[in-house]
Amino acid sequence: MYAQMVKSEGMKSRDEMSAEEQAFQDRIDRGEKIEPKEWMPEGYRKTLIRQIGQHAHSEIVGQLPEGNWITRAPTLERKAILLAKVQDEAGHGLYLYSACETLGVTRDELMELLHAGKMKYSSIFNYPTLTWADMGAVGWLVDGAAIMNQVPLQRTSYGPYSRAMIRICKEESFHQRQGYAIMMKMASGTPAQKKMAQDALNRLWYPSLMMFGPSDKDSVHSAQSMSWKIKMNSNDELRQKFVDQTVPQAEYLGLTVPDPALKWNEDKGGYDFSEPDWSEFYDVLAGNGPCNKDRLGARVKAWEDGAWFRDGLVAHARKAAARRTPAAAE
Ligand code: BYC
Repeated sequence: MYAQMVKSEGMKSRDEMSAEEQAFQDRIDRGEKIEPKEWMPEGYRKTLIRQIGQHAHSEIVGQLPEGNWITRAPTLERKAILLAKVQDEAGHGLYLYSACETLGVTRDELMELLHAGKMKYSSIFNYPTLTWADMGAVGWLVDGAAIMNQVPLQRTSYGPYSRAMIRICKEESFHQRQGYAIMMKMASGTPAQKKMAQDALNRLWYPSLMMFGPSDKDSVHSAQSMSWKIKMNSNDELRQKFVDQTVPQAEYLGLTVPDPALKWNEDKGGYDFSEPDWSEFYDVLAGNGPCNKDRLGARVKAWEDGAWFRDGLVAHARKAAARRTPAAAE
């Protein structure tokens, strides 16, 4: 049903694996969790750092498009809900940075890589949020796509990652519902509000489909990541599930998915739909999306503005250690 997956670079067949690597793969295949101090292939460790780090950065950068609307939320209630959601994202970032640190990388190193543009965050956050309806569409579509991706990751093979995902997914469900609730209000409001809701769906539909990554035939990491159960499903499988779940939700809202080729396919039991423009996707990844420079600039500024606070924490920790054991201060 899905396009053939490409073989990941450096991926070994069973015969090419050392005895240690074979035993490790057997543990994964039995569904055992791998814990931080246990032996793991270097590629497994690096892949996890890349994926968990990218995910952590996505949560933190993902606060920016929504933070943009906190001061302009239409009611006190909406403002309180949006604030809670954005704070949850900070929390998700922190669990994920902690999970990543168990793999031998420090949070400072991860930040440096993000700020230098050497580590990615989700492409979706390089698009602007132009109207209040975008807060609805982000919750509905972006958190909806995140849940589709992350629910299976609760069963991922690395213990700290899978445990972080359990809590994150509970909170993501609230995020998705609050977005859909905004869309319901807008879509059943005045003609101008409904138009705003449709416009948000038009702009965010394809960027949301891109969140699942390139199609399977171009996904360089999927085969290896799936054999290590770092990823549980292929990009195309999850994208299809997302479309199948979201189209009836759009119909319920009375909105139109901006894809003339969208059509229910009885044989496959899912929708046929148009692929996103992959050249746009790669362009955004290369740093040329509408908001890449703003997003990264805002994170670098926040990091630099917070230097006095981090310095204060380190100075306090040194003093506290010196009070406990004077030798530690030297
Ligand atoms: N954006 O071989 P592939 C959220 C990169 S949002 C940017 O398929 P992989 C939130 C990929 O990194 C969700 N880059 O890769 C929601 C690779 O480049 P590198 C964040 C992307 O890793 C609301 C290259 O393209 N969730 O949480 O097997 C508010 C080839 O791709 C994207 C996660 O990160 C993209 N969309 O699969 C706030 C979930 N897609 O690294 C926050 C965990 C692909 O070789 N991550 N690339 O330079 C994953 O599940 C996987 O990493 C992906 C990509 C499905 C994203």
